[in-house]
Amino acid sequence: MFATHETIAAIASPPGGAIRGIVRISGPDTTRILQTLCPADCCFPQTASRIGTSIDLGDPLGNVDASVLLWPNERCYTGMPSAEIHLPGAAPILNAALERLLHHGARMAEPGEFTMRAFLAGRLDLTEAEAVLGVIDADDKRTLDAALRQLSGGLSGPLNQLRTELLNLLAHLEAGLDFVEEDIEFITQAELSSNVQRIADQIQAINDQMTTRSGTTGPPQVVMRGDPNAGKSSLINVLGGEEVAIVSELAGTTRDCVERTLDCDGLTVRLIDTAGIEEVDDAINQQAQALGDQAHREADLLLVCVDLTQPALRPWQLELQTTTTEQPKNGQHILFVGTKRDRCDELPPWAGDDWVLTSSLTDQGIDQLRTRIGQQLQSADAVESTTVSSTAVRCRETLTQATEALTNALQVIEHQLGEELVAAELRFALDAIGRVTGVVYTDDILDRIFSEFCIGK
Ligand SMILES: Nc1nc2c(ncn2[C@@H]2O[C@H](COP(=O)(O)OP(=O)(O)OP(=O)(O)O)[C@@H](O)[C@H]2O)c(=O)[nH]1
Ligand SMILES: [Mg+2]
Repeated sequence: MFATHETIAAIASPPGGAIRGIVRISGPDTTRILQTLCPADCCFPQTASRIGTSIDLGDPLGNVDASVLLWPNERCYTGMPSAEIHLPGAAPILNAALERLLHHGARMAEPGEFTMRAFLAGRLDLTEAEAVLGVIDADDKRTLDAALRQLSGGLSGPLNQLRTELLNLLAHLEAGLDFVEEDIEFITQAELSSNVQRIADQIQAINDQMTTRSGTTGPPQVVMRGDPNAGKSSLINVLGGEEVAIVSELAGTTRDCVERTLDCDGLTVRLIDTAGIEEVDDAINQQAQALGDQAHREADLLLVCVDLTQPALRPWQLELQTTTTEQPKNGQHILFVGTKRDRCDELPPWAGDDWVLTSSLTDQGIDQLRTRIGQQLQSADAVESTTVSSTAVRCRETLTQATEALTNALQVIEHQLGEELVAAELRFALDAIGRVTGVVYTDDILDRIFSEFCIGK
């Protein structure tokens, strides 16, 4: 995969019969291999050009008209000679063209290998390479916007800036270490700690922004939790306007997670109904509890469903109620939903002002619930959409390490434990930031990132 002296080729257009298709080739032998497919009098200029020609696809297809975009030198995306052969989009034609390229010396490209070559040639950094994948995979406008922002340096710009500032600080520190005998101070302790603190804060802010919905893709998950018989299944049915879950007066009706997609003020969510939370001792019900717990952990928004006629809140509900704030914990939002409003004349004292009060019987509060779900997740989305989710998953840990190293550096400064130690922590932070953008990388990191791509990209 890292052998850039080889010439690679692949079909670059998506499968499935478009009018035009593209076969891509890149590597030192690009021009020579193309020449073997084109008529002898076809001229290949020394600068980037579009060539109208025909390509010999062998038996039984013969010569087919093609338009070749040629970058004959390294001034190209992959940093080496490359070409795109634009042909009629029929699969047999594209396959035959690829076969001819392979026959004349190219090798089949690995997934993401063209983009990886662009990275190795310094055309893209790692966050931008991941953004390319984000653009390809985007399934709605929100994720496309995030990917495009990241592709134009939205993440690497600020990180590179912080890296430069850290490098400057380190240079001052190291200069001071060289002149320690002469007692020359290149940067005061106060300047050093205020700068380190500022950089640590900024990295933390970038990391906070990247905190995504547990790295999942697809619509946000809204998970209903509550006691048996709280009215969860009734709610999923009225919210979706369709009977998807069994409702009965027997506690413990729902065992499997039942889900449906729901439009909440323009935002598509996956609404998931779970088994009521209770102590159980038989295997099937234990499985039901485990499924519910798993959905609970993976939820972007928890709907805590509480029967308004019950005497008091359960301990777990009380605990969640005290932790409910505008800022989601671990990216998970919580919304309390009072159920069976039609059955209680007076609201219980433990129902909070911010609860949504509903009745599945009279439809009271159902529209409001849909709106509140949308609102809570829209604010979460605004944060998430600043980064491609695969980048966030890869980088969160690394940026946390950078912040920790800077926090250590601050303590070392405060306790005057020596500038060598401060320098070591700064170097560690620099290395971590470098791994995010790809200034520092390992084959393993590259393998993991680029294997997510499809062949031809
Ligand atoms: N009056 C009234 N009854 C309701 C309402 N919601 C649910 N019920 C009744 O409460 C009982 C339990 O409803 P379910 O929706 O099955 O409750 P659940 O939370 O899914 O229960 P489990 O699946 O057992 O955990 C049923 O008899 C429902 O008809 C409501 O808003 N008003
Ligand atoms: Mg149920």
